[in-house]
Amino acid sequence: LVASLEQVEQTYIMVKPDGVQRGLVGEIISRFERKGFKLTGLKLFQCPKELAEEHYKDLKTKSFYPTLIDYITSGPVVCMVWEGVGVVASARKLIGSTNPLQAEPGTIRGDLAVQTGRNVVHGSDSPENGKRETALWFKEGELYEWTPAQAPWLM
Ligand code: RTP
Repeated sequence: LVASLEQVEQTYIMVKPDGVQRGLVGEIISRFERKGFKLTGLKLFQCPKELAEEHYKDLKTKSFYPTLIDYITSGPVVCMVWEGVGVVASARKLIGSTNPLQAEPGTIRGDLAVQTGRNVVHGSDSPENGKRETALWFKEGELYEWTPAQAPWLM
């Protein structure tokens, strides 16, 4: 069964500075790869303050906002775009609850994190935000379309 193009979503996934510093980049990428999603963008990147503020603009009024901006800009992040049917919601499931203590074992945060303020990874929360965040973090020439050698039934 081949998915129609309209069903294919994209999501913006980011290994946060703590994930990079703890050597969890490969582990996190593996989980999305093994699930069967397609990587269409990938880079190591030092996020400027302005971009962090734009990315998290909906949280501007929250008390933890300044700490969050400091955290995200505290070291390089790994920016990724993953594509596939249902990838937005599926990635959120793979990632687990925002508070790692509430995240189920088997999820990235459930297995690898303890604190909300150091929860190792970000994932877009809707297909619209998947598009918005992809456009925010990647330039057009940095994204690639390619055909997987195996499992074409997943695409
Ligand atoms: P993300 O955007 O990183 O995937 O996280 P999320 O949707 O699960 O959570 P959201 O409510 O959008 O919060 C974004 C990030 O802000 C930090 N946070 N800190 N100290 C706190 O109470 C608190 N609450 C949220 C987390 O790093 C969270 O992922």
